[in-house]
Amino acid sequence: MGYRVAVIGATGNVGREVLNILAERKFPADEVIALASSKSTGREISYGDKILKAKNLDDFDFKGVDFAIMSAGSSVSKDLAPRIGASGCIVIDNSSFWRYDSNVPLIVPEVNAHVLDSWLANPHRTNIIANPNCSTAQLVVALKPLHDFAKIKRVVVSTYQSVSGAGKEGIDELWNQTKGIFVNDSPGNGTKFPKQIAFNVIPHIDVFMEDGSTKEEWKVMAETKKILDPKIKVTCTAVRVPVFVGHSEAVNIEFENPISADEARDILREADGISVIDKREPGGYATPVESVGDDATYVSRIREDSTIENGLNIWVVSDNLRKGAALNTIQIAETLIAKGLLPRNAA
Ligand code: 11C
Repeated sequence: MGYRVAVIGATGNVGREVLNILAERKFPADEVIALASSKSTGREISYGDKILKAKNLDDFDFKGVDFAIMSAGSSVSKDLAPRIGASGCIVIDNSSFWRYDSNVPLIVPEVNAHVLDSWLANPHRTNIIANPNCSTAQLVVALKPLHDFAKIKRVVVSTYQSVSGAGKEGIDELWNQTKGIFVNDSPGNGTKFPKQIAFNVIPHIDVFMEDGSTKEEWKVMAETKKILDPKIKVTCTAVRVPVFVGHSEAVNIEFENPISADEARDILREADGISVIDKREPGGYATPVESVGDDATYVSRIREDSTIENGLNIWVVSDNLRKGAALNTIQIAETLIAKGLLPRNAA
């Protein structure tokens, strides 16, 4: 007897990727239901070699559904996740709404799957699990094995984030501006990004906070602490770059204990979810283009930082729609199954 899985926001970039990955990984589902807003009801979406028709989320009854994978934005998650959770269905939510709630686990399975043991054992759980921001997910996957070895004190991260992080509108804006410059010598008007994104970079993602940082930068800090270790100091500069898919990060790490670049490379080579590409020669490193469609978090340019005691620099690249979003949600469901969660209809 398999699981019943509802994919909420199934017609969006992340929802489609969720359906692709469920099929690709042969997730043990008896039924996969695509759900969308009334505006997108009836639209066809692929799930492996099948075509699903999006059903209306407003009318859907979650009775008997095991997992609801939600990628429909914070306002939908705020209202709907508690209701779906109360029906007994486990909600794995991609929005930022529940991430910082102390009753909601924020999970990257390679890093903190153990948190789910006590969560599963808690009869009063809300049934909501949060998925982190894409730039946090790939960062913590790379940091975890290094933290286990030499204890991280401080992390300075600069991100180079692709436009797909801003959804389909972000992709369209980069495409239209690039075409506009070639065809008409003008990027035209953009609405998604605050400045021209084609042939440019923008040091601003999400809203500004009171201290001058942006919400994206705050998320990387707050989520890394919640997932990995609250004692680690994190500072971030988040930058949008004219890349369609794949986020990159230049990461400077200060450790309590010594760790050499060779040790770090060996540790990362053995770590879950990581692929090390680190030849010190032209092209001997990962770039976002190669990460597209891959599950791995790539780590490259591993080197010692001689300006501090026990310092390393690394370059981290991953497909933001996969590890940063869709893949991680499915890995959370797979982790729950591996920990013994049975289908509701198995009882
Ligand atoms: C971006 N990281 O690239 C953002 C998108 O909190 O899940 C993901 C926002 C989030 O724009």
